[in-house]
Amino acid sequence: MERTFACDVNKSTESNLMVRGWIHKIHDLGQITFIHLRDKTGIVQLVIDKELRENLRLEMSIEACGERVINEKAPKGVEIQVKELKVLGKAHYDKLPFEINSYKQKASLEKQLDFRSLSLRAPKVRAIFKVQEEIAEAFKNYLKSLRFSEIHTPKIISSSTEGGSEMFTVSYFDRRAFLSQSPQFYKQMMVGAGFERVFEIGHAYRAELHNTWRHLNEYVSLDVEMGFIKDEFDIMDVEEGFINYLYAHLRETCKDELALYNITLPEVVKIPRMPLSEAQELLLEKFNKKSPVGNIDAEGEIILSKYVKETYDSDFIFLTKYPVSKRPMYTMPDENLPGMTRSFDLIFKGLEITTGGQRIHDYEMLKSNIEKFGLNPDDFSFYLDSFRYGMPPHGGFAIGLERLTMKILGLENIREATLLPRDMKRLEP
Ligand code: AMO
Repeated sequence: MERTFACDVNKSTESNLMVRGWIHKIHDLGQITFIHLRDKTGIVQLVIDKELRENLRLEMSIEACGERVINEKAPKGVEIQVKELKVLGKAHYDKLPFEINSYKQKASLEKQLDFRSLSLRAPKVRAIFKVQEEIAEAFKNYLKSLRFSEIHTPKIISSSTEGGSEMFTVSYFDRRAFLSQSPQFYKQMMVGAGFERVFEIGHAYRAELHNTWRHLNEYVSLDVEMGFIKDEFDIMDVEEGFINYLYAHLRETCKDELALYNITLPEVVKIPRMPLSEAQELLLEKFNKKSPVGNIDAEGEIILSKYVKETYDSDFIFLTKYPVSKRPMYTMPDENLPGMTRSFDLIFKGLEITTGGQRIHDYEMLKSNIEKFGLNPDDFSFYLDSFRYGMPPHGGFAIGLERLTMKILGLENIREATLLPRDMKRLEP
């Protein structure tokens, strides 16, 4: 007999079915027992006799065959009256580390992460990763519809892309190498290599000493780079288009998951755009909140987002025109605003989820900018050389996948939106 998944049991026209999964709940009622069997698609109710009940424990994996019977009280209105039952994966525990069949998880996040193969089984946790999978799918589909090509670039690299000292070093035969902070150089190079429009979904590594609710030392970066642009506003249009596409996609593919988290996504997202200096003034004048030079801090992002929600009814805001001193050496200066760049951040519900902008595309200008930043052009020759052969005006952005997932679902800690987080304290599981 072929296996039927839980989500198909109520649609099936067969009178006898075979299902497989994990024992989610056991409810003993004297002669008979109700079992909620969980598979990757949902939960189905099994009814079993006393003799089959013996030896069954929570979270064992089993196979059950039996008759499909209508029962209004069962999940989705159908149950299986089991005739044969096989244990496929035995239980090797005295006591489960925590319950995974209750609506609200009582174990601490750290404990859930310690036992990740168990905590991920809880339907509400699994929902996070269904949403995350669909974010990546929407990213791919949206960009492909705009003629972007998917690329895969190396993560073992020879030099920093984002500046700063937040690099993990790797011993690479007789040399020292680094783990990539961003595919920045390679995505730009591929624009010039004739791909014109590229995207990548890949890991990025940051050795930053921040153990916070919004920092990981390894995260998934959704990267975009686009050639032949007019200015940075073309890039913001692409990102705004993605958010609208994404929301429509999630409404269609993640109805149950969004409902579990009580999330209603707006039909249309129109993102206000505000120069950074204006945001800083606003924070100071309206909220008496001082900002660091050339940026706003985490508290500022939260206050600003509340203001934007109340004033423009938007969960997002683009901050534009960051100063040269606060952006990496590849960022295009704004010829109309001395000291400023054609770059932006996207803030979503109080958290920066994106940095992007137009890049310098002229060889001489890039070379002299590298020098202005106190760096040696020879260290970047593989990157710089690719600008000798008619590099078009271009720009792009990157979104942190875990940050986006976290904010869409209203989670409090980025680790909840990370399958197997890496942070300053955690290298396992
Ligand atoms: P940036 O360094 O701002 O820009 O990173 C882009 C986005 O990546 C996510 N992110 C992180 N997420 C979790 N933990 C971290 N430690 C972390 N660091 C960054 C954030 C952030 O907004 N090359 C540029 C992008 C570009 O201009 O195309 C860059 O990497 O969501």
